[in-house]
Amino acid sequence: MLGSPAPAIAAATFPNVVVPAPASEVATGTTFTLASSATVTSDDANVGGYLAAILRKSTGYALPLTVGATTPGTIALSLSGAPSSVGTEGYQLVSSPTGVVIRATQATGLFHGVQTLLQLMPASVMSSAVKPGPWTVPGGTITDWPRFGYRGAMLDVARHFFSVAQVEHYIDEMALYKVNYLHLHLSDDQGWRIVINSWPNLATHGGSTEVGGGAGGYYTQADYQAIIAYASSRYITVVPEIDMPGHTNAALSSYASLNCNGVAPGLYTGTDVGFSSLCVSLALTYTFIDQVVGELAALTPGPYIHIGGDEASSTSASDYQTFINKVQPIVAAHGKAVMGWHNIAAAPLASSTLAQFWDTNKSNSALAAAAANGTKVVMSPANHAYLDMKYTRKTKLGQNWAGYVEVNTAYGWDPGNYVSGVTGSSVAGVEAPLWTETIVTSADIDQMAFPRLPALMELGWSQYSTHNTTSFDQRLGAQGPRWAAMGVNYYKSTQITWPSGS
Ligand code: TNX
Repeated sequence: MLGSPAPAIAAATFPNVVVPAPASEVATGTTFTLASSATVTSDDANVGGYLAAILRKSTGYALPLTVGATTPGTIALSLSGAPSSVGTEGYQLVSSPTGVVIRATQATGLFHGVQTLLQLMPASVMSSAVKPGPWTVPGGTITDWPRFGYRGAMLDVARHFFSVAQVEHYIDEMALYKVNYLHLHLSDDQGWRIVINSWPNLATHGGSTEVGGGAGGYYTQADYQAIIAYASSRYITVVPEIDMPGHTNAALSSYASLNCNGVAPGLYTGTDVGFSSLCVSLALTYTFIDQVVGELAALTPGPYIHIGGDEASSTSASDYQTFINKVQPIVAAHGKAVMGWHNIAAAPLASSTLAQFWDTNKSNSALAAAAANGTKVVMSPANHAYLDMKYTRKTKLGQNWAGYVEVNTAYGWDPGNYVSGVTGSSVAGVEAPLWTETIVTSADIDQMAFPRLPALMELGWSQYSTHNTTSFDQRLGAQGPRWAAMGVNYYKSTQITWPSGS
């Protein structure tokens, strides 16, 4: 009819539920419903098996999996046909009334696409018991890739020891939010947590206690390899840390010969920092480091060995520089790149060295100079990214030396534009460290990591153009029923409106 306006057609939108926010979403308004007769095909056995196992548990459907099939199943994971924009870690997910296709260039991209698919399905899909459907997926196309290549979570297994099963449980949780590095803080004043065959007392003596005086523990080399293999099945690379020259009381207590005065200190189960130092002038110190790093490097497929370097307050500034200068080539000789807390920028850094910023102060001239010289930096500012900070004055677990970190504080900063002089391409990504002075159980880990870890991984994965607190808070709320279905002991921040079932 001439003169009358065309009827408004509401543009279809995807439900606002995916964390981290995808780069691009185009909704069609259709719905796919998984039927009991559905099939799964995958070009990668591991990702196909992962998805089918989760879906079978909650749907109760048979969901036969075929690997390398030529005819796509109802859900098809394909390593061909992805647009080049998705790169190595991204994916494209197309949901139509007849099925879902995820395309990627590598298995890691398929895995990330699977996480998105699961988040588009009802929360009860994450249950380990059979639940009623319908098992729906909204229709449309999501094309997605990460902003940063380093999206890490750190677990301090030194202050309190966590078993292989506990670490694997946390790996499963972090994988849901597209984490791709697990940094294991394997040694500190209170404990040494991995067997080094050439220095056996490190584990047997240095690993025999923890904060508070409990029994501690350590990983055998086979345990450590099991963690690496498990992480790898979730496309997560392990970065082992041996903290030095400070944070070394457990090692110094295990071998008198490592001490400048030849006297081994007792084991330490308190929470002070900054009182221990390897003996920088001793030749044996570097033999020790060479052998420890050598064994660790041989066990570690990932590119980095983290040498700590933080809070070396009992090491003089000149000794500290000497030390970092001597240790970088030792790590390189074992075929690995150095990662270290940003304090290592006090010494000249090798071009492959990755610095990890943890301060609460946004200006750091040594780090800015290193960045100008090519050093890449992982961002973990303690007042935004430390999962061991209390949420509020009233929450129980954690510390508050860097302040209180509520959900919107964890989310409210831009890692690519945070430390002056360390921006843009100098930023390798984001890491969420969880120090465990006050953290004892897996339920404690859950309480501190959720919901802040997903907030930080959204900063690591999502394009900054998607940054929007209102949208984020809504999407984060949508995770609540999922965590409830999984039994995750998350913190119910009052900043978030948690939907029913949370
Ligand atoms: C500082 S941050 C530390 C750790 C503590 C943590 C507690 C950093 C690199 N070192 O030794 O566990 O604070 O929040």
